Amino acid sequence: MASPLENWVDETARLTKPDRVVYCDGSEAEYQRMVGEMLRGGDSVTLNEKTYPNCHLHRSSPNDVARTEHLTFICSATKDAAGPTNNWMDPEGAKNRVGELLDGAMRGRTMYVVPYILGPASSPLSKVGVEATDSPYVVASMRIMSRMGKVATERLGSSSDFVPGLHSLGDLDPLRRYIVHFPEEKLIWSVGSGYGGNALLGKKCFALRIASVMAREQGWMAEHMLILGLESPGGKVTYMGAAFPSACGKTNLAMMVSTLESQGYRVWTVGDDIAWMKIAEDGYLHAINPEAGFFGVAPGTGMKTNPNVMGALTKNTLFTNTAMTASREPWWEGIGDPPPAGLINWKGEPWDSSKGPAAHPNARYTVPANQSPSISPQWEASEGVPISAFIFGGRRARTAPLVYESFDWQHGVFVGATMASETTAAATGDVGVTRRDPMAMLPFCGYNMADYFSHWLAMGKKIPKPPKIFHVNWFRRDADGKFLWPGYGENVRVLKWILERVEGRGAAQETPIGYVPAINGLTLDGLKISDEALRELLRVNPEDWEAEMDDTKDFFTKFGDRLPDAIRQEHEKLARRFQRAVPA
Ligand code: GTP
Ligand code: SPV
Ligand code: MN
Repeated sequence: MASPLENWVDETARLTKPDRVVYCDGSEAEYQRMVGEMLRGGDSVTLNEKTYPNCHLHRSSPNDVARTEHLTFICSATKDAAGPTNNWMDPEGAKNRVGELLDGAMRGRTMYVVPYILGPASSPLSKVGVEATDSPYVVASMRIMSRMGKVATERLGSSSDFVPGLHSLGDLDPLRRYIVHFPEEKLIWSVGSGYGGNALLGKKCFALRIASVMAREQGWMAEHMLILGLESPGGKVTYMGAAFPSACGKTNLAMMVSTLESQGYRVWTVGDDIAWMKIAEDGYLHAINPEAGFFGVAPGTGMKTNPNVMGALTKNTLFTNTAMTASREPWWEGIGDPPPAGLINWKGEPWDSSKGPAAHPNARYTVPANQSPSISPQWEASEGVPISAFIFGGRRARTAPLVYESFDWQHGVFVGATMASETTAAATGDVGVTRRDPMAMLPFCGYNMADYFSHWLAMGKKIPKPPKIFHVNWFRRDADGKFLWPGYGENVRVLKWILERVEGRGAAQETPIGYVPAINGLTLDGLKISDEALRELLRVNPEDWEAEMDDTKDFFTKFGDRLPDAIRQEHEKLARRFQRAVPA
């Protein structure tokens, strides 16, 4: 008798009509076959085999270089279930419209069946997905990003407990591109894109949009969070999860080289993008990283900003839309060297400065997690790691101070719910526009965001030892538009203060928005920063916050009666605290 997997594959093949179907085993030989297909396809090249062994550069179609949020849909039974912040299509309509595009889409192509595990192979928190795709680049990427092939097939057996995802490149025309999710059915369909979160269906589509729905049903959390361990003198490691929107510094924080290493503070990486968390017997929320690799932003990454990442990228790495030097090494803006002569840009053309950036601003590397020198010995712990702090953050040129601590869980949920950030190149559309992005989940929550706030509030009541909740902003600017804070490895100074607050120490001053470090609260030795800059970094300006409160009010209005009372109450409390704080 055919297994549920075989049945789904048959049904999928009847729709997409590939010439052949190949079940992937996840072996190295298979990876090399995929690379061979990519090279034959003409969009990929092999990089310098001496300095970058087993590394390749893939160039995606120029109209397909980032997630496309306007083409991403939550197809729940009702529009209300998707909520006002998601695009919605009714499930039947979506099946018809996208089904038409998938019908025969794989003619002349191979359909690869990619079984994968999200999470450590041995963990009870892990889940199985299966992606059917006609893109060898997607197969190769999935092998780096997940536990793929035989290990997943074995875990699945004849069970029907997997999330199916159907992906076809289609004709790569954005007019015929859809990424659709069926949360009731736990099914994903994607057509017309071969890029990142649009096409690697284990990442945003399953591990966040579908998993957030499962998490609410089953009483756990699926979040757009990095997971790191901060080691303090004596060797104790305290784990933290941090949610920043796309291209706002998660990978860099998770993989930082601490500038306080000589004082005994070191950062260990558990995950760089997504956390699945469940209450454990010790009373803590425990987190696993569902992924096995990093799909990280290349521009801005260099030996100065992040030597750990640079160290990880020298072998077995798939680069996407970076530039390439004459000696076939990857190159991007911010790598540390000026653009060398003979540079080839991300489109594969000879580059000169009139052509804009040589690497696409959303150029990425795909690298196995265990290649990072900072990888935590606990990163595959099947029970996950206990989380002591949550950190929300975004890109805010003004308003948000460098760091502040919420008063309690409910206030912390409000802080997360009122997050905002300037948009980045990780998604198509304008860059630098401030938008509300609750918990960095705006593009990734698979259901009504108001219900998601309720889920957070409910979880807080259930976790015996809840994480303390903080907010950070590495991106505050001075009057000349320069960043006030050096960022990257210096961010450990903020992590150290967070750790001290978790441990009931750390000098703080109370403001209407929460506790900020006292002026001598941060460890600043060895850092050149003026008193003026520090004051500006920690300043809570009532005028900015009045505007902020108006904007969040408008945002919350969208949710109508569905918005939890607790959020409304926190909003009122904040307003009251400001009236007291505003000088007469
Ligand atoms: P996604 O993979 O899209 O989810 O992004 P991410 O949140 O992991 O962001 P990442 O760490 O890749 O950083 C995105 C961009 O921000 C890169 O260009 C970084 O160089 C830059 N960046 C990261 N951390 C800092 C920081 O502390 N300060 C400044 N100024 N820039 C930073
Ligand atoms: C993000 O945009 O948050 C990413 C990259 O991590 S992608 O996989 O394209 O979603
Ligand atoms: Mn991300």
